Amino acid sequence: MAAVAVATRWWLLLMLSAAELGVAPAPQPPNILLLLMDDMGWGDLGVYGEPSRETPNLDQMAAQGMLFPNFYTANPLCSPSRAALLTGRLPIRSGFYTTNGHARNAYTPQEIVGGIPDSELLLPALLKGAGYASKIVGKWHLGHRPQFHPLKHGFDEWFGSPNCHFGPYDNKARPNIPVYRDQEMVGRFYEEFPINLKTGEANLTQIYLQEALEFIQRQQAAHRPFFLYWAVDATHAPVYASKPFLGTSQRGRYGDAIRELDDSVGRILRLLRDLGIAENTFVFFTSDNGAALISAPRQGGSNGPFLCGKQTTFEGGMREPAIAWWPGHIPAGQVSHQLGSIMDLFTTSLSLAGLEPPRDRAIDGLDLLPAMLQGHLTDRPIFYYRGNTLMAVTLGLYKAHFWTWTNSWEEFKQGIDFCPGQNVSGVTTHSQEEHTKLPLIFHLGRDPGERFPLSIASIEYLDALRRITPVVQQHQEALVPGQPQLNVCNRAVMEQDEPNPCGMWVWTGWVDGLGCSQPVSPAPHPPPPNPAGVLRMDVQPKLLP
Ligand SMILES: *[C@@H]1O[C@H](CO)[C@@H](O)[C@H](O)[C@H]1NC(C)=O
Ligand SMILES: *[C@@H]1O[C@H](CO)[C@@H](O)[C@H](O)[C@H]1NC(C)=O
Ligand SMILES: [Ca+2]
Repeated sequence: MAAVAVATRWWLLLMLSAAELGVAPAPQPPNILLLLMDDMGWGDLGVYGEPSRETPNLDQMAAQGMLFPNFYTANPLCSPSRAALLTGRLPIRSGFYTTNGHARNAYTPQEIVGGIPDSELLLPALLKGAGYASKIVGKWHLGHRPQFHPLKHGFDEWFGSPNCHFGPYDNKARPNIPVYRDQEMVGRFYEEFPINLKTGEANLTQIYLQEALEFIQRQQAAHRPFFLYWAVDATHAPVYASKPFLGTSQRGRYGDAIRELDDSVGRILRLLRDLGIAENTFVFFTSDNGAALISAPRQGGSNGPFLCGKQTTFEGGMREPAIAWWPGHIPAGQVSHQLGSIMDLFTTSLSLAGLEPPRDRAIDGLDLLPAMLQGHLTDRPIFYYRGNTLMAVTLGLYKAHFWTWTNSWEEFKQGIDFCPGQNVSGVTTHSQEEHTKLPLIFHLGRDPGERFPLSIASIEYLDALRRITPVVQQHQEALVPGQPQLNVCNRAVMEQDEPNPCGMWVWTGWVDGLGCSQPVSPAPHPPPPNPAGVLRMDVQPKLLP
């Protein structure tokens, strides 16, 4: 007893003198580290049952943290998913969609004219209000023209690229994708930053790792809270790994990429521990969309038991691996059955920083801290969009499809298959099938693979429909779609580092970007973001290889 009393008094004295002297440091909000993978699937981690068990660091992260098996992206494609993460809003609200064709996904290829609008409030800009220093490492994908760059939207630092590492193009008509440090272009993929398509060798993950480690060390030394968005892309085709990892996986080149990313995550978490800031750093690991089965098995991953993959609104396209880690706060070794969304990372990060989400706009993200810290579950819908079309919704364990579609017969016959080896009659359709009156409903608990629609004559179906209908009605009635940003492509905006040499655009036919169309005739430079839709053309674009 005496010892306790003495200790307490001593502690009190210490507190008092610190307060008197004014040296008690202001409590610093936790650092935030979002590890976003590219096209990594739900089934790619050992902790999710991947049989070759080649992700020891991520499995350990899960063992020390919390796994979210029911965690979703907001769109089955890179750009809209990333816009949703950083705005906390569905892409239909932020304008990260196209109206060029029903249910068409769109992203930001080199020739895209649009990007993230200035009216959107991005997470790093908001975190600045709580004193955070922020950095993005890796793929941005919210528009490549200078006004759309990360430093114009709240990030303090950037090392990475505005786009995918497609290529090599190596010609004047189509430049290789640039790599930036902050505002300055420092090279291009396949040139200063080589990717050997033959061997799969690239050092990019190592470079991205060093950027992360250096940033963390620098912020820790400056006692500044930091937000690091580590948006690496080694698992997006063309997949790559550095020499020490090449040929080490039982899963081929894709597995090599995973192993290097897993190793990098291990190194980042180890640094946090070594610096003594693990208990003051919230880390979340997830992916931007489901595994790209069109590239599997050599260049694509696994969506575990789920149907189809990237580009689709079946579970394989939308459900993501997700691990939260915050030692001393999030209890270790837990599984949360909260339905989570990539947009929750926005709201949760603000909550960690002691900030409120903006009140002047609809925010779709939920604060996950009650789920992580107290085990609370919140009932909430997950909406599945392709472009501006609401394809499906999940509420509790029931998922209702209002539209089913994989891709067109035309594309499918060319060998582009979003659901290889999976054909569920009437579900994985190649024509767009409308079910808005009587949705196809699946019980994701009994049938995670979406193979057995409930009988529309069953009481279970009617009960599920009765719960789902008002939620969808409310969502659609309140929805104010943003101005579509991804409608227009123009080759003149590919090269931002030099002035357009001739000031004219040359008609070059349809570009190989998904979702956007090219203007049919020269237009003033820069072209307007297609308010009247005059440049819009409902033609199926060619798919990327
Ligand atoms: C990766 O880095 C190593 C060591 O510096 C170098 O030998 C190799 O050529 C690099 N590979 C690529 C593809 O850049
Ligand atoms: C899937 O199966 C259905 C019914 O057996 C068949 O009509 C359809 O052509 C199949 N689709 C594909 C892509 O093979
Ligand atoms: Ca992606």
